[in-house]
Amino acid sequence: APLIRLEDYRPSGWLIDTVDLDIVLDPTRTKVRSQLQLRPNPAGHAGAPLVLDGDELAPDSILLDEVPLDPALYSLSPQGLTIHAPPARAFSLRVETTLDPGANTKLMGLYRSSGVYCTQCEADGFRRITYFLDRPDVMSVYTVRLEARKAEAPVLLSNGNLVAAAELPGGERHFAVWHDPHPKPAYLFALVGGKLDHVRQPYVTADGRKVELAVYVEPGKAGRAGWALESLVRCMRWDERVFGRNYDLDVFNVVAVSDFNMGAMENKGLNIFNDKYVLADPLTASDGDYASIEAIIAHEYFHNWTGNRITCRDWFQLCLKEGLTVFRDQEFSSDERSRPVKRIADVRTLRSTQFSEDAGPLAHPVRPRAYKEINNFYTPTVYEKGAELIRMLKVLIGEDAFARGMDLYFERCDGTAATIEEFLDCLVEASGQDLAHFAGWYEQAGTPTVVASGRYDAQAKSYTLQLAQSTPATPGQSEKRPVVIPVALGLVGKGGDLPLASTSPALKAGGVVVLDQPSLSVTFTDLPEAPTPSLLRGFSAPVRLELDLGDSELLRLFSADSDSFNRWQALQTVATRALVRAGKGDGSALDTTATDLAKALSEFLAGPALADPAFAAQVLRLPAPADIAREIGRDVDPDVVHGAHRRLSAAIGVALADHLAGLRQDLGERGPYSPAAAPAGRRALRNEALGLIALGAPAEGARLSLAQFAEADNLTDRLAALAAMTLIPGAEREELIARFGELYAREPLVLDKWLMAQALIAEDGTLARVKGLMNHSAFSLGNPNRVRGLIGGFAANLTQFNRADGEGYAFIADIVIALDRTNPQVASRLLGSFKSWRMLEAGRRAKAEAALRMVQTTPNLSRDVADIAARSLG
Ligand code: HT7
Ligand code: ZN
Repeated sequence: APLIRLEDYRPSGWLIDTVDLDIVLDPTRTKVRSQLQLRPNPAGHAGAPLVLDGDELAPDSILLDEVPLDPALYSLSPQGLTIHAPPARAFSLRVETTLDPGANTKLMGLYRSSGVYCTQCEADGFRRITYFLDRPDVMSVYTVRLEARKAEAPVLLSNGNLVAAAELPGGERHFAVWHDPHPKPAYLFALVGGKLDHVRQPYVTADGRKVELAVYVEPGKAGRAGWALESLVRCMRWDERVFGRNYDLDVFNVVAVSDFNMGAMENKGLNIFNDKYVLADPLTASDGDYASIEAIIAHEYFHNWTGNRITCRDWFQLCLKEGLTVFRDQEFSSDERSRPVKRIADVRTLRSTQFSEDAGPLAHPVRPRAYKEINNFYTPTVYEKGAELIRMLKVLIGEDAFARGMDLYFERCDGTAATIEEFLDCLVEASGQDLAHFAGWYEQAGTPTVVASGRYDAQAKSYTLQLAQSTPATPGQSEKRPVVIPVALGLVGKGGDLPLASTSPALKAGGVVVLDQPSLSVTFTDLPEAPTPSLLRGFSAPVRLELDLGDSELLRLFSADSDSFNRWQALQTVATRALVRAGKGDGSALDTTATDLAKALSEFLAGPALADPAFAAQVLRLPAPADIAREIGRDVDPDVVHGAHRRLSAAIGVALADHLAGLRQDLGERGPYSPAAAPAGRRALRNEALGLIALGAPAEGARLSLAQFAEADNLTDRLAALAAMTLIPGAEREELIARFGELYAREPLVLDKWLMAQALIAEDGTLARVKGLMNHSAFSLGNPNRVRGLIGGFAANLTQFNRADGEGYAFIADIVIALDRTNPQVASRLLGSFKSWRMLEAGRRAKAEAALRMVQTTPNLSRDVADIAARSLG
């Protein structure tokens, strides 16, 4: 496959002003009649041939200006349709194609999901529907006529506003015409047709537009659509209030489908969702699901401005919409819930997904410079690190300038396909600051490490902080330059934060030191006592921090820091250090650390911890074994890491037994289930305690888990009981697993969690169990959610995927190869599970490499899988 390079970007030679689609839906023979109004692009190259993208298409007819096109004047290839000498003026092109949506297992383009017709066009799926200039900088106004049998598809939806709908003569068929006045790229096109129920609500925007909001779901499931609709209303108001953004059509539709490659898609006015991120009721969705639904509904809605009104010039600019929109959804969730708890959760995700990507063979810059398959770049780096860059920009230029810069961006770039440079220019103009150096974050892959050390001079009453940065080499980038790192900090004394006084130009307003060189030192004066530095408050930059603080100073920060994030971080650092040592084979400090942590935690739990249970739950949760493995970074033996983690958790469970039991009593829920943040926080803490009890005192853990399962009135508590029982081998566990499976036999989304809970069991028997579960009637390789639940769960199982005998790797490799024939996107994501293979000890490394080579040498691989295999081995 050719390498596509940012530097090769050229404007399109042709533009398409309007697109008229007439689509007659049929399960195996859907007719697509497209009429395009084309004209030469004044900014493009004149006289160019017209090369229209097409994928697995064949034209039934082609008319240019209503005249059939002579076959000598065009050619067809697997990549599309070329018209060799098109007229050098505006003209129309009509093309008819026939599609088989039922046979479309790639879930890109037009397909059927449980009998519902739907589309997925990002990044390059529109070319699977009709021939087109399938690139985001070609923006057109769409009018779409949909026709279907009424019995098969009573609901017909597309982008924009409904302009006509009627029954056809005979009464068996009907049609609907949708018009979207906002020019958009083809990747935002969507249609839906099927039997669907819905819930709806009128909404009036702040600027007075009446909008009909609706959420469509499978028949019989409308009772589970209310939370999504309610979340939509809240995020629309939030975007009006916080970013001044109003909605711009008469309808906004959300549709849930059960076969979907990713989470959701922001098609203009017609968001299509994986049903997992729409459907919720207390017995089939967990607190985490409610929070994810709220966040993803918001994310897709926010794309209406950051993505749709302002789209990307080319796919290299993907972070322009994704990083910014993740930042916006994170801010929304922070405002709706607890800001520190949301930040902690986001940083956990960033470290586990993005830091690990950045540390392995798939590392790439937030704005990649080249790709073979763009679908492989919808990554934690583009999304989560991309959001961190926006967050840093806000810290660096300040809240007011950031707000002005965003306003300028919305005004100046509205209706365009923009670049990162254009976005940064708006922030530069609004702030008067030079962001040229900051732009390096978009170009340079890898997670910088900041090493911090401090010295107090009692005589001078001053404290000097030394900061140094370095970034490890990543594929294709051996030399690294310093980046601009905002280090938000405080100096903590006996009575709390000490005033920050310094003449250093590196210290900016709000207590931020900007580290933009390889190293610098800042001296703070007028300090009557030796301070403990609290660095990177709120995780002000996506870096690794190495501190010269001892455990006792960290424990002091845990109890005294005014920054909640750093309180949490302090305990994580104490635990991480001990686990890293133990994971390298030196477990001698583990018992002392367990004692220290247990003491700190018991004081914390005896204090005001219950005032913020969600925060307390985060505090109780140790870093995951995979985080420890990543910190160790080389020659990792996952069994040793996992063993150390179990030992530390169990010791804390034993030491805190009374506290944990008391906590569970105090937090017993009264009243009916509510997904609101406060009761969800109480459940989180109660269930975190259950996990520690299960490890510290398995018999007691089993008793409590079984009782909780029996009494629970919600999925969160049932799942927590199941998860705790998976830590305790034996007949009771197997009985509970069976009971859970029967209880939810008709709930595929809950069974996904049940499959995953089993796939995550850190025991030798798990591979056989997972292979057995592939024969379960609920499992299907054709459904991405089932695959992510069972197979994705297993691939995330640190000890079992990384079995010393290599059988875990061979199993996943075989599934990748099988899945690649039907759904390359899901297959290549699964292959990404190998992203950390190079950090393993030599025996496992060799076996992982062999499995990757087996994939790589398989004939007829998709571009998606071939690309990941090659980069993983490169
Ligand atoms: N912009 C969307 C990303 C996307 C996608 C979604 C569903 C299936 C395939 C897809 N390829 C790319 C989702 C988002 O970031 O909001
Ligand atoms: Zn997005």
